[in-house]
Order: sequence, then structure tokens, then C-alpha cells
Amino acid sequence: MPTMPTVELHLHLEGTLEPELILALAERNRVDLPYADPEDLRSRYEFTDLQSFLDLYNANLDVLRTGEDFHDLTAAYLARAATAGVRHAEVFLDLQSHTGRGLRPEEVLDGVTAALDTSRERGLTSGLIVTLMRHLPPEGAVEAVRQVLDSGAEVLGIGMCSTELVRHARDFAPAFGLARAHGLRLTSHAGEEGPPQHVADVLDILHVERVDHGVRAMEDPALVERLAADQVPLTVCPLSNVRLGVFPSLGEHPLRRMLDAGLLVTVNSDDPAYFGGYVDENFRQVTAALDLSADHLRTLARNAVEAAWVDDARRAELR
Ligand code: ES4
Ligand code: ZN
Repeated sequence: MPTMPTVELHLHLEGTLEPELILALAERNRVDLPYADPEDLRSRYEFTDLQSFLDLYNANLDVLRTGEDFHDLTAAYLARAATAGVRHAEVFLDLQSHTGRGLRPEEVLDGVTAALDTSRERGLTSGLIVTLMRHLPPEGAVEAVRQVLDSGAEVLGIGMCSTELVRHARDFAPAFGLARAHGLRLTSHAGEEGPPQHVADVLDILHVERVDHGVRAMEDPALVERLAADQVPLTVCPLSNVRLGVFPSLGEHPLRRMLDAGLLVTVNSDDPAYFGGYVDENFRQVTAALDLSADHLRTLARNAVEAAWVDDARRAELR
């Protein structure tokens, strides 16, 4: 029995929107959708790159209209995570994608945190990370951080996602600086579709503590040396990388080489409703494809616990 990870650190709540839930929410909110049934929708989940995925991912957000919808989305994810053996999850929320459609930040944040609180009472701890959208104007990112701070909602950190091929990390320095000044933890997507330099940029300019994806860092030996020396956690998502064409197959995924280079890598699911599996499935498939050893698996499990933003007492429990 391989050691399964019990900590999930790279998961977009919106990416857990399963076709069945999309159709149920559409009916509840009287949203007209062009899909006949869940299978019809699922058959469109063939992506050529990150942007082709983001287009469908963003279009499907239209069914999320109320705080209750965000509660139900989060509760459904947490129930699925518990069956995967997850004991601690740090989850991303694209707040700007919802306020941009006219929702109030408090309504979205309260819906999500209510579900996280209920699950915490049952032993699954969590943290909420609001992800700033790199494709939107940076002024909106500052506004989103202000909304998080003003809401009083329990938010653990700030991240950044969406396409990496527009704007420079420095454009988001004001938003990340504001978050840092208020004690929020920091992470960012980088080195997924963008070059290794993007990984260095988010570390040097935004002062992030973790990097989401970071797989293309492997193209730069000096950067690999730095990431290994500093033990910067990289939240890797194998099934996502293959579905979005970052690597041609799981067998060609660099995860094993990253482990062997001494990088602090973790295995995560990204957008499991779209990419073919939750964290347990990512673990199973990558273990088989790369013939990972018991030692590799133990290291992956330990890395996730060490990279989690939890206090010492919870870290000791998770070990
Ligand atoms: C994402 Cl795979 C990926 N990359 C960047 N941003 C994202 N948002 C949701 N999934
Ligand atoms: Zn992601």
C-alpha cells in the first residue's frame, strides 16, 4: 500500500465544479446552458493548452450566483477530498472572477468559509488562498486584497494564477506588498507555461513562500540549485500538466527528476473536475508512470506536510 498524500496544496475550488453540479446549479439559478447532459459537457474537456482550458473553466463560472452556491461547491469538494484521505487542504478561490460578475466579496467568501468551518469540525483542516488574476489589470488585484482585508473573512493567503504569458510579476508587487504587510501568506503560479525566469521573478519580486507548478524550473540548472538549497516548496500537478500539454505524457513528467534533484515537490490536483482526477488519482497515476519508489512516496508525503501553512501542533499531527 503506497503512502498517499494527506495534504492538498494546489487546488482551485472552481476547478472542482463537476459537470453534474454545473447542471444542478444551472437549474437552481435558471441559467440556460448549451449542454444536454453531464456527458455532453464532459466530452468538451479536451484541451490543447492552458488558455483553451481557462476559456471553458471561466464560462462555467456563470452558474455560481449566490453564497449558497459557493458553500455547496466547497462542501462537495471537501466531501470528495475526505474520501481521498486528505486531512488538510489549502484551496484557491478566484475572487475577482466572481466580483467581476457582480457578486459581493463577502457573499462569496462567507459561503466558502462556512463550508470550510463545518468540515474543520470533522477534522479536515483547511486554509483559503485568494488567487489574483494575472490576465486582469493589476489595480483590480490591489482592490481584491483590500476586499479580503475589509471582509474580516478568515483568509490564509494570497496567490496568483491564470495565464502566465501576459504582464510581468512586478505589476503585481503592490498587491502582494499590501497582502504581506497584513500578514497574509504568499504563493504564485509560475513556470507552468512560462519560462524558468518567471519562477525567479515571483520569488524575488513578489516574495512568495511557495511556487505553484514551477515544473519548467527544470530547464535552468542554476535555478534548480537555488530552489533545492532554499527548499522552496513547488506544488506540482501531474495530470494537469499532461492535460494542458506542458508535457506530452506522464512518463515524460519531470516529477521524479525533481525529487532526485532534492527539490521540495508535492503532488496536487489543480482542477480535478477538468483534468481527470483528485489528488489520490494523481498520486496513483504518477507513481505507476514514473515507477516511484517507497522512498519517493514517503518524501512526497513528508514534503506536503512541511510545505503546509499550519502551526507546529497541526504539523506534528499531520506527520
Ligand atoms: C489554472 Cl492549471 C492553471 N494554471 C493557471 N491558472 C489556473 N487557474 C485554474 N487552473
Ligand atoms: Zn493551478
